[in-house]
Amino acid sequence: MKIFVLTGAGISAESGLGTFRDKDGVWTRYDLSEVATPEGFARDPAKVRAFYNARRANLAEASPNAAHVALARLEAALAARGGDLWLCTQNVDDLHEKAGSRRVVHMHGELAVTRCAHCQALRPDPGPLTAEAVCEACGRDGGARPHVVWFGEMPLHMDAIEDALAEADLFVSIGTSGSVYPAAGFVTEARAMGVATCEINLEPSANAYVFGEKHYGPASEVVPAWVERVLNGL
Ligand code: BV8
Repeated sequence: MKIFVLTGAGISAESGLGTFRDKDGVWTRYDLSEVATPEGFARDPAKVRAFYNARRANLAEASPNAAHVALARLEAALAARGGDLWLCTQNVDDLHEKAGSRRVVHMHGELAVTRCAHCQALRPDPGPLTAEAVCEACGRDGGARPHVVWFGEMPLHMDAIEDALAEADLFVSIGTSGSVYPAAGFVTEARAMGVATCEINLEPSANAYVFGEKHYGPASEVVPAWVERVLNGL
């Protein structure tokens, strides 16, 4: 059985990482265009680095919750039966990896990785981004940015994602409001290809009407129960 799972900020909410569009969400406190766009970085790199440094500090204190752990268990169980879990996340946190997931596709990049804006070199870096940091690959300073896909930038791994979506038996969306494209369009693509669809969220997302199956409630409760049902049905 091939399952494609797309996760969003809602799966990490109970781990203490903020979501974006809930009542006290990140985008209610920051202007997205100032801190999550290339133009914003060009205009005020120090403000953008401070925004991501605060989130890196928050991430360092966060632990995976039962939903992340359940998906790691599902990945192992499917692999043991010749099946496959394709885990694609919009999240830039590393909680899926910390929970034991072996293959995680970060379509919006990774917070704890620094990219050089001059030469694109990447390096794991949980520490603060600074203007003074010198890139080990090209020797220039002033280019340190988070390896995060900003609005207006192309998400990562899109070809592999489209291929995995086409081969899936089931598409499951967990903890996302369905407001950011192209991720929000995956469910429509899946349905058009005859793939079964399921939404797991705290409340109906913007494209809830497209999903065949729906389960609502906190991810730490609903995701383990859903994984249990899938494993019992294998
Ligand atoms: C691109 C990294 C093209 C940054 C992010 C008009 C129409 C359609 C599209 C557009 C448009 N105008 C502009 C666009 C394109 C734009 C877009 O979609 N904008 C939106 C706002 C309209 N998209 C882009 O720019 C993308 N790129 O299109 O490129 C292109 C083509 C050619 C060449 C070049 C480019 C890039 C998008 C990526 C942006 N980066 N993140 C960062 O993190 O700092 S997006 C950001 O939103 C995060 O990645 C986040 O994951 C993502 C989606 O948000 P969610 O994860 O869904 O989080 P949200 O808070 O919204 O929802 C949380 C959900 O969880 C809620 O439903 C809530 O009910 C639920 N929940 C809460 N608690 C729980 C829970 N569920 C379960 N349990 C709980 N306990």
